[in-house]
Amino acid sequence: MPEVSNEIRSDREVWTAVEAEAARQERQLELIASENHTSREVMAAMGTVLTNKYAEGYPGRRYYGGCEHVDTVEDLARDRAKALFNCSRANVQPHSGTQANMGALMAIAEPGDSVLAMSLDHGGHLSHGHPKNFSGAFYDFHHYGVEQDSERIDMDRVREQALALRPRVLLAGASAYPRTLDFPAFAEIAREADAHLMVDMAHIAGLVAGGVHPSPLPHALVTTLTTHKTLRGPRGGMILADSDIIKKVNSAVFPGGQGGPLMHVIAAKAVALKEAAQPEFASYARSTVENAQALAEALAAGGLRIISGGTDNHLLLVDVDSAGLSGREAEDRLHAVDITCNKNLIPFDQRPPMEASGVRLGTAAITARGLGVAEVTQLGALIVEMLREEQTEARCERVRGAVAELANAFPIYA
Ligand code: DSN
Repeated sequence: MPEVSNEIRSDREVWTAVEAEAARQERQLELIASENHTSREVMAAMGTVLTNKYAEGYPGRRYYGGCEHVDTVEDLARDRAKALFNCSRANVQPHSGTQANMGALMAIAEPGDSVLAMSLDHGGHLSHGHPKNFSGAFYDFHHYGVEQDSERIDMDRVREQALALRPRVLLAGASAYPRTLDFPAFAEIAREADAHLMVDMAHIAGLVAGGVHPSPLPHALVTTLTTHKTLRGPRGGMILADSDIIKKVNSAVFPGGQGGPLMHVIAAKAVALKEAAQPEFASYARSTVENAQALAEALAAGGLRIISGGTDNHLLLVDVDSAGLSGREAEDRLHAVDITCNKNLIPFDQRPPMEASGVRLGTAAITARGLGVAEVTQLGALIVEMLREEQTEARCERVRGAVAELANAFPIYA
C-alpha cells in the first residue's frame, strides 16, 4: 500500500486556522439547522487521493482514462442512495444543493417556464427563485407561503395558486419550515395543475432516511437533497428519481452545470449513505426530532414565541421580537456564550433580512454529539436566560460556563 497519509501539517497558516475551527466546534454548541458534525470516516474519505482524479462523465462512460476505481466509488454511492431512499435512479455528482436544484430544473423545465415554490421570506430557499440566483434569473418563479394565523402552509391555498398559474413545475421544500410537508397533497395538486412535482428535501433528507419524515420519493418526478445537513455526510448535493427523467438529469448536471465531479466527496457521500442505512441512524434521526421538540417546549415555557407553535422536524423558528430583540441581537447574545445559530426572517417579518425578527435553531448537530432531551431542556433554559434577562457580565460568564460543561461532557471527536 503506497503512503497516502494526510497527516502532514507543514502549512502553519492554514493548519492554525483549521485547528482553531476544530476547537471552536468542540467548544460551541452548534444550533445552525443546516449544519452537522460528520463521522471521522466521512472526513477521512474526503482527504484521499481521489481528489487528484478527473472523471467527467458517468461510471463506464468517462472522458478520461484510469477511472476504474472511481467508477467503483460512484457506483457504490449511487447504489447506496437508491437503497436508502428506495428509488431506482440517483445522480450523486452535484457539488451543492443549489447545483442539484439547477440540474433538476434544467431537466424538467425550459428557461422562462413558470415554477411555483415556497417564498424565501416564509422559509423557502435562495435557489427557489431569488432574483439574484440562477433560478430567479432563468425561470419565471411565483411563490406560495404560510398563513398568517397558523404560520403553516395551507394546501388549499397552494392548490388555488397552482390552478390559477398552471406552472410547469410545482416545487416543495424549504430551509426554515418546522412542519411536516404533505407530499401526497403536493403531488395531487401537481396532477390537477398538470405540473411536474419537484421536491427539495435538503433539510430533511436525514429524517427521511431515518423514517421520521414521510418520503417524497413515491410522489416527486425529481427529488434533490444536500448530504451535509440532517444526513450527516460531506458538503454536497444529490438528485434522485424513479424514471428515465434521470437521463435528462444526468446531462443537465454534466455537462449542463458542472465539469469534473468531486470524486473524493462522492466517496464521502458513499460512506455517509452506508452510515445512514444503519439502525443507529434511525435512532439518531428520532432523537434529533425529539430534541427539537424539547427545545421548543423549553423556550415556550420561558415565554418565547415559537413560530407555528412548535416543530415536527429538526428545526424551530423563534420569534425573538417576543423578547424585545431583533434576530441579529439574539444571534449575537447567544454567540457571546458559545451557542451558534442564525438570525432568520419569520413569516410576515417587518424587519429586513440582515436584522430579522427570529432565530432558526436546529438540533441535528447537538444530537450528533450526544445531547439528549434532558440536556436540550437545560440548554433551552440557558437560551431563555440569554434572550429574556438583563445581560450582566456575571450572567454571561455563568451561562458560558454551563455551555462549556455541556460541550465538554459531549465531545464531538474525542
Ligand atoms: N443556506 C442553507 C441553510 O442554512 O438552510 C441552505 O442552503
